[in-house]
Amino acid sequence: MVIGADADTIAAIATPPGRGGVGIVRVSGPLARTVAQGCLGRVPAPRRALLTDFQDASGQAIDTGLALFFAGPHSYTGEDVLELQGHGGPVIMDLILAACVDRGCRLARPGEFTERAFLNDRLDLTQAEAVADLIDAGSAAAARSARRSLEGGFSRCVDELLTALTELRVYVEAAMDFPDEELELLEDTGIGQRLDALSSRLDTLVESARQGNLLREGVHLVIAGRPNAGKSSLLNRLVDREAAIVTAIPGTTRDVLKEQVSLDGLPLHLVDTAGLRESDDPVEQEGIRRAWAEIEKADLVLLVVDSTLGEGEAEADIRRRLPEKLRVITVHNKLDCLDDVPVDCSDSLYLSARTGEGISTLRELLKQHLHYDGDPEGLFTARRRHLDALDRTRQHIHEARQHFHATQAPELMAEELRLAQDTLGEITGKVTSDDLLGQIFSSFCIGK
Ligand SMILES: Nc1nc2c(ncn2[C@@H]2O[C@H](COP(=O)(O)OP(=O)(O)OP(=O)(O)O)[C@@H](O)[C@H]2O)c(=O)[nH]1
Ligand SMILES: [Mg+2]
Repeated sequence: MVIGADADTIAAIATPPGRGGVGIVRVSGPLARTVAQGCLGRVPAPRRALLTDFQDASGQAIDTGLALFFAGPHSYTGEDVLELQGHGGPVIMDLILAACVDRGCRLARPGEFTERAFLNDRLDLTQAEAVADLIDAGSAAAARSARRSLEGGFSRCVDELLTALTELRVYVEAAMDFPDEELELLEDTGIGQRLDALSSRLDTLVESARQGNLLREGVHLVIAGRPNAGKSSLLNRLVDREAAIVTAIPGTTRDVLKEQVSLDGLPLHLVDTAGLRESDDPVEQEGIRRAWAEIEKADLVLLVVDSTLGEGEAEADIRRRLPEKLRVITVHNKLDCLDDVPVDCSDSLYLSARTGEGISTLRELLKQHLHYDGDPEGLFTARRRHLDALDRTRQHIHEARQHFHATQAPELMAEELRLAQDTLGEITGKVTSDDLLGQIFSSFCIGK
């Protein structure tokens, strides 16, 4: 679908609200030239910066800045685009935006520039999503992986699989024209092996998308345990600064404290919580309630135990209340107070938040539990929506294999292959619903 000459012209402040050296107002649509003529007195030569006054509707100068004009289709959105770079103050920006609106633009919705780029085939859906992911990236590795998707890395893998699927369907549907010998024909073309190969390529893509999704979303890691076990000390050690108050008084932490660190590029959202125990103090009770609320949302919990006291009834109580499928690593803290060095295992380890001994082992254990191989190179950003579509595609391919090997029903196999193709097509936007587009672009920032 191409947005025509009768489309609205949209305008928005593309830089964040507040004060800054430079602020940018962006305009896209058929009136971009008219806006340029009105605001600047002329249309700048395409792709050449022009230093000029910006004028409001009454002809009064509002600011002096740089104007850039991109003639469609050679622009971000595929339409005529005008960018006005003024001084980055909120009042100036509002005045420049108003000058554009007065000349016929309407205010852009969040993500509308990128939505137009998608509708004008400048980007596919995965690339459009990567734009938002690049802006929201929580680590350098996440940013690099978003860039890889934006350059089309993810889309290329998906498109290659789509081509392979199309080829398979051609064979199967051609064979169905010869009902008496269709199975032999399919055997002869090695369809079984082709299906197997497709399925293993899909597995590889799923694994890489899962890693990319981890990089994008990060992991919610809640530090929990009884009072005084050393939870806040562990948080401080992991973030390498005194973020949380540590004292020898049990019940020091009352509130939830959140910090973010990177584990070899993987964003860890760390949450320090109040020590879990029975308490009559209403402030502490509220802290404990909040601690449990965080535990409910966690991807993984570090259950901190004071190893000088050992695991006891307090920890047993906590374990009983933990959500059933929640992954837990038991951290026996205060290793520096023990005479012997006990042996770690796959889901528990000994360390000292005070001296730092054992922290690198904890980092390695975390990577193992999160199935993160710690090498973000070559990954591309992926969203849950993509993982879900890949999973459903995998399911359809699995069914197709069943129909070939077990049920020997080529027509059902063809149908599953068609469904697999449609499902995979959802990722890059070859098959999309308006609802899905609305959902994706509404989460963008305004001006992008
Ligand atoms: N020897 C030793 N002491 C530690 C270690 N970690 C923490 N502590 C001490 O244990 C006490 C409690 O530490 P915190 O980090 O405040 O413990 P917490 O689990 O956050 O406690 P609450 O906030 O009260 O739930 C402090 O006196 C710390 O100095 C450790 O590895 N070794
Ligand atoms: Mg604490």
